[in-house]
Amino acid sequence: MYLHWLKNFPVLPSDTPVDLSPSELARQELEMAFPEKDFALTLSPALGDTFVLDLLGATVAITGGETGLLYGAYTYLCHMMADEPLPNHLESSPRYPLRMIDCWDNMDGSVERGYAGRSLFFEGNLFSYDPARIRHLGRLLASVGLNVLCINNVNVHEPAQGLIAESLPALSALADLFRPFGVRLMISVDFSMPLRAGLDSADPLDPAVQAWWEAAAGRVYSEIPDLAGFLVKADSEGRLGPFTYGRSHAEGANLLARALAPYNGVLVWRCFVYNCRQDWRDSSVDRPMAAFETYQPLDGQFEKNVILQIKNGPFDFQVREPVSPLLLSLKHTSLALELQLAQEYTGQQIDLYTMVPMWQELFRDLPADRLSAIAAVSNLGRDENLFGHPLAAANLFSFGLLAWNPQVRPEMALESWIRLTYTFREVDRQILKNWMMSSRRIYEKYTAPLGLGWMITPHTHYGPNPSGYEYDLWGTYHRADRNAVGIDRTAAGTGYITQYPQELQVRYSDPSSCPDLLKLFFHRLPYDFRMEDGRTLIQRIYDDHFEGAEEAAELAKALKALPFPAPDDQEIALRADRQVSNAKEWRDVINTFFHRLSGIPDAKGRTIYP
Ligand code: GCV
Repeated sequence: MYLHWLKNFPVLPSDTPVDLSPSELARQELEMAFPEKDFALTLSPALGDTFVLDLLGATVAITGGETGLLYGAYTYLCHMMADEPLPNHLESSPRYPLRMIDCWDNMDGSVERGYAGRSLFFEGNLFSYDPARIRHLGRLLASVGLNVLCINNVNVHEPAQGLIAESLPALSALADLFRPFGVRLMISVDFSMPLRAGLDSADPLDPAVQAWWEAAAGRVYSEIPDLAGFLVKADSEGRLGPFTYGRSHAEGANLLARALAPYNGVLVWRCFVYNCRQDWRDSSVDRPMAAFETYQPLDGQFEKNVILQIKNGPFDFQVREPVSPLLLSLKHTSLALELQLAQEYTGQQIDLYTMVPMWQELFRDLPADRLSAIAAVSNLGRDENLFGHPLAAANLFSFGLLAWNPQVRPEMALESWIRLTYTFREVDRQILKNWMMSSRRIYEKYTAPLGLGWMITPHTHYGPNPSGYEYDLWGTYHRADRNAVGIDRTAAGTGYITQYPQELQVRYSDPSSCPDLLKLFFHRLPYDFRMEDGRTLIQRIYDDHFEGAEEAAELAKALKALPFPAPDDQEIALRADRQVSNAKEWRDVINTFFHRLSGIPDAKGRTIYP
């Protein structure tokens, strides 16, 4: 089995009992790894996830709650295996109580936006998994402090509706496997479930519907008493929701939240709500404004156990977006940040794209205490190495560290991941770390420019197609013509910018002071607009694309020269070559597109195809 950052850990015994508690597992892990050492573990249930670790001569003392002891044990073990020093006294608590991975797995075995093979949990509309791999996944998640796993797609396709009905015993058996690792399951549910069950409505204010959800929650919790809760995508991309019945999203979310409350379950309600049947001719509607318009007026109307889950940006996981204004504006509602580890728009686990530097930027604008929880869409699958690209594992690893401590330094997270995963000399470790740190910027340079986004091939979302979504229904337009590109989102334009607090409005309003990398997100600019360093916009677009493709080629060369063990060496080389061709394609398509429109030549006379 491919062990990733746990490669130096002792093999987990296959007879690890399912009723082992996290604190018992903590002891087992420590004693297996260092049988000669003395471990003093003190269980103090009230501490929950928190732990205190003391190195007292030959004794390692850990005090913590059930899961706290486990996290303390993994912290100790990871430091030892990575050969990284630990302070003699460390107290640690996670920033967020819920640190979630959302899988978009379907019961037919496919994974929506999955780039690491088929589902780890399902095949042929049934549960289908290797218990040893599931335990290994539980161990990987726990080792970086992740504690909730939603196993099915938010687009709940039949027969996944049955996860809270006829498939409950199978779901419960899977929950058992994760329990020793302190990982609680969550499930995506379909708002229209009562209709499936034979009711004639799913209206949240209908008492029969309310009774139905109460009974459903009762059934679920009698099988899985520690289920974390339900996750819901409603009134979004064709899913039914409260709007069908003229109800608000607070009424919709509260319906399910009330059903879950007696069991301490949470209701995670996604705010990815927008008009996906927009007319491209209509420039009065601006998609990034939609979530704020829907949810801001509802602030304070949600039950206590509702968490609104909001994507990091106002669009949809593009290479660069400003922080979602909704995350900054709701003051009386619990919020979860949603990130995406699956590289849907960012290279699909073929192109190297390391995310932790991007998350660090996000937390510069998003006070960590605005959030109650943090979630990331999974990049896992049934491939032998779980992630498709072996280096994509670093994204899950560093997400765990970030969810524990949003102030984590990207270099430190990557340094630890590399130390745990590869036995490299210092010089190779630094080379790899530096390329991983640069990988997002490289990808950004050769794809859609300067915050514009969306120039990808429709539906597959890999490779360039500048007008692929231009005359479509999805509200993602660049409106490039021969003079200018972008949408004016200032107060004089669509007004999107007014959804931000004053400080960000000021930062982004003026095209000359708006950071270059976000200029085309906020502004419509002529091609001869002067950028920060005096270059014209069009020259900046050409330069970035030539540089990005060159850097992708250098990156590929560097990766191939590093001493990765088999089979990673092959996997990485193969993907690096594909990235080089992808980058060339993007460079030529995007440069040609803008050159044809603007008629402006490249000042450096490089090849742009006619
Ligand atoms: C799960 C984007 C993706 C969809 C995804 C959706 C969502 O639109 O392309 O595949 O559906 O986001 O986050 O709900």
